[in-house]
Amino acid sequence: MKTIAEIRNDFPILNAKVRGKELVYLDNGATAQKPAMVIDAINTYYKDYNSNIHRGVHHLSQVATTAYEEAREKLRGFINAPKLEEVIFTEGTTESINIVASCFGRNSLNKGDEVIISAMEHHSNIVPWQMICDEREAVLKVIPINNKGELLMDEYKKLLSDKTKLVAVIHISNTLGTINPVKEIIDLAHQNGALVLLDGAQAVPHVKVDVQDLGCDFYAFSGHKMFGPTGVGILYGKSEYLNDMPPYQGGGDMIKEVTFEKTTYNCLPHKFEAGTPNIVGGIGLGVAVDYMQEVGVDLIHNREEELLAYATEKLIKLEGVRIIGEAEHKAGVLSFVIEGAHPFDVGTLLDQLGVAVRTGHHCTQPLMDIFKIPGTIRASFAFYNTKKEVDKLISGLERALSMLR
Ligand code: C6P
Repeated sequence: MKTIAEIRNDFPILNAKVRGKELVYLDNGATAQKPAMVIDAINTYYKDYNSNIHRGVHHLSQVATTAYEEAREKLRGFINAPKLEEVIFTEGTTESINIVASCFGRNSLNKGDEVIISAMEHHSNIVPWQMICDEREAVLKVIPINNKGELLMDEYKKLLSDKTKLVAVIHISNTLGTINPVKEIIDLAHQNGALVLLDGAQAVPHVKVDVQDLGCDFYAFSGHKMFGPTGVGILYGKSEYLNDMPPYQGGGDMIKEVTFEKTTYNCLPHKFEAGTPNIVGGIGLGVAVDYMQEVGVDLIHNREEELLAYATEKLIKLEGVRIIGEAEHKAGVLSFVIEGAHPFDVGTLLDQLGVAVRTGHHCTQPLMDIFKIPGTIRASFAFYNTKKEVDKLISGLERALSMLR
């Protein structure tokens, strides 16, 4: 098992100084830092075997193709997808969800059909559904939440009917930290004949995700939040549904045969991977999976739980603090507001001390409306953070408040 010192050593940026202060990086929900292994793999690709994939007979192209397809296999194993063809490389969670909304929607949503999302969704799991429901004259329904930030499961049960075609919910909330009861959500949806998409952007970096155990039909996540490169992510989908869906984009690699009269499409996963993909991103993401497995997902989860408990205990002692998101099952996200201090001002003052947090609506504006707040201050933890860093956050908040009040 790696020690915390060894783990921190793996991430070159954690030694950086910001505004002359040691960096305290608590914005892992927005994007996580990258271990040297991933950075080196990116460098090696460009230095030693940069080439296009699935196209060339020449050596470099074959090396790059093998590396890219090996990365796909690593991701398959990581989420325990039954088949390699069910693991589609995308630009990230946003594109993964848009593929399902657009392709499943065009094929399977008709006038009066219903799609269910929840009140705590990220904009990327709201807007694509609004767009496709508008186009197909389908209806979007929303599962409400309680004031702790937990889904009201009885209300969810009431929303389900034979009109429900798909349920799209966030696995772990980026704003509240709530870990949703996704297995129950999936079982109930399936009993009603509806499919389920999970937005796993904040889950895959922090908890063990096994798509077969969950039983979901689609699962979307981003590479950059799980210590991999930006601009790459995954859509997992059951092949029976992906095969039925039309392609998302037309272009190279997604075709079997093209004439001016007619085009036939490539098999999975290539049908959904038009054009030259983010080759180095895919390879880097495979190495990020290697790294997470080397550290151990259980260790990652346990460390983050410990940090969350420690930070919560310290934070609630500050006068005028209100935590937004107090679910019983929570991941390492701590969102809060402070009486008499605008989140933006607090974030700016923390930055002067080298402490990086996110402030604002976190791409969950409807959720902010429910809590009747303009935004929150959000500290989101990764397993490389320490209690000492939490202490710096708290003392930074104390200093900020003494200036703002
Ligand atoms: N949340 C945050 O600071 P992309 O941008 O496609 O990699 O991920 C979008 C996305 C989708 N779902 C959830 C639950 C997310 O948290 C995010 C990204 C970042 O919370 C940036 S807004």
